[in-house]
Amino acid sequence: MNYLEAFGGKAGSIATLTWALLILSIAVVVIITALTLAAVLRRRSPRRATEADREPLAREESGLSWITIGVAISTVALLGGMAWNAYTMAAINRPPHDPALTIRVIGHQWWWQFRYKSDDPSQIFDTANEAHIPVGQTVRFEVETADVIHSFWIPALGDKIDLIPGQTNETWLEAGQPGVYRGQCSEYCGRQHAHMAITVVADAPKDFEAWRAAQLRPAKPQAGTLASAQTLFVARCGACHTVRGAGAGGALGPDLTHLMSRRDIAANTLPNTIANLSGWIADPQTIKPGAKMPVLELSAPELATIRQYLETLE
Ligand code: HEC
Ligand SMILES: [Cu+2]
Repeated sequence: MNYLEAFGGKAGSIATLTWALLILSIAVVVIITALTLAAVLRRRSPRRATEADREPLAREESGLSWITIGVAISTVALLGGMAWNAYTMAAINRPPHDPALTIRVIGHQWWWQFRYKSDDPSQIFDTANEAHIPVGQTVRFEVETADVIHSFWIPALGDKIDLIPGQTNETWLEAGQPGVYRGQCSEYCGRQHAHMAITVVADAPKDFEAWRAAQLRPAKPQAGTLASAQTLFVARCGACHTVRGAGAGGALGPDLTHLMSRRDIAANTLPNTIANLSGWIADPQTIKPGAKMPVLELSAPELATIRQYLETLE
């Protein structure tokens, strides 16, 4: 998550400004330190002190004191920085193209819900913590929170936007090249704030369409032992998790319909491996203390059965 590197037009203008202000600030510190040191060293030598004392008088007579020069340089630097800042903010306020896609982002303690919007209800679906977007296209994000204030930030793609209770904020992003971009909740939101990361995967438009078509599909129908595993899942987990097509419609936790298509679990706390999934289901509280998923006290066979069922959610 390097905020000094940009992979999209919007992030590009922000990164240029960030670099300029960073270099300016470092220059200010270096110059002030050098001048202070020079002044201190000059005062130390008694012979030089008398010359130094006379000098300001001479300057004042000529009408231009070092104070005036210093104030002038600072004013130019500060006003220049402010103007550039205002210019960048205005430039990134509106996207260059009409958005191809709108994603509603809902922040939860401590995970992200992404709802892909559409005018056609059959094209709407939910996923969690990992959002895919098409490369080179403008994506609109409508952000809101289910609980406290969070902040959505993918540094390589754009600016930060706060999730404020009772309000919907908007921003847009564009990825210039395919890749996996990491983001982070950037407003302290409680105990697991640090484990509230975001993955944005920028796909070539064709790959994005394939991903979207796969996400739209409901979970596969299960037969035999897996049918009873699904029944167990719905009974033990369905109050909080949705699996479309399986009769589980809970909304307190992430949609698990295509769980196995995601890289990580628990807002990128752990890679999505079978071992980590088993560990999470057995004891989410050791992995992410305070998370809103309780320890469910499953027996070993129940745990194995449910894990087997989760593996089918591709
Ligand atoms: C009381 C509600 C609740 C119940 C019951 C519950 N969960 Fe969860 N689950 C959550 C919440 C909330 C999260 C998000 C935790 C976080 O990342 O902070 C979660 C996260 C998960 C994740 C990680 C998903 C991801 O994409 O990050 C998996 C997998 C999961 N739960 C499986 C299960 C299974 C299997 C059961 C049943 C044995 C279950 N859960 C029961 C609330 C619940
Ligand atoms: Cu947060």
